[in-house]
Amino acid sequence: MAPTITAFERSPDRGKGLARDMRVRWALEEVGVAYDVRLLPFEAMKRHAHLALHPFGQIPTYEEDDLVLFESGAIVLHLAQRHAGLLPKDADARARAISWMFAALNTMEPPIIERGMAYLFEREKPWYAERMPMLEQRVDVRLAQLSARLGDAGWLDGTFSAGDLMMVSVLLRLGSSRPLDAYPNLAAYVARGEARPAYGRAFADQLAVFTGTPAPGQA
Ligand SMILES: N[C@@H](CCC(=O)N[C@@H](CS)C(=O)NCC(=O)O)C(=O)O
Repeated sequence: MAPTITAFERSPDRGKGLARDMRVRWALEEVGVAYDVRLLPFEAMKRHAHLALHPFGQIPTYEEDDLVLFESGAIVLHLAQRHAGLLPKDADARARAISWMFAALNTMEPPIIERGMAYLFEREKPWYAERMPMLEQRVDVRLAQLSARLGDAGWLDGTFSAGDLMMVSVLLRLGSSRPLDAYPNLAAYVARGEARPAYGRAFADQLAVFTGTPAPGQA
């Protein structure tokens, strides 16, 4: 049976690909595994049936036969380990690609999310004007370091891997506020990720939930 993932029935971003089911969809497309999607209203995410799958009442989840996973990183890693295409065969290169996955989720994503959350929820607060430059600065430090490491390379460590998939997914959460403009190599890196056919298919599928337009190739 095809695996099933969960996604928002109504995503706050209205299908701009920022919800975390997108990275799982992208991984599934990269490894060529067909999948089903169960769309959840927000209230259902907090009810018992979904909490049994995801202790924190969030999306995405992943169900494959008797296996249930939560956390987008764990799901992408599972797919990358079970299928060819997202991790190098060489053991050391594989370990490095996994390091980049953790770097994306553990080092890059937290300041990016904190900045995004402040923008969304604290704009009217008296502390916002003072706090925001500090949050911007924390993001910028990480972008500068990542940019220096990437240099002129196409991907973070040789060929495209789950580490790049996760890093591009996280950088995309910077949205249209474009702190990436200061780092043309990172902007080009993100664009390279978005240009991958698997990314395009995943993006079209998640967008179709909101536009009602079937993704190309689907009835
Ligand atoms: N660390 C988790 C984060 C999951 C997460 O924050 N999901 C969001 C959607 S992108 C969500 O379900 N938000 C609703 C909520 O937390 O109530 C992962 O990577 O899967």
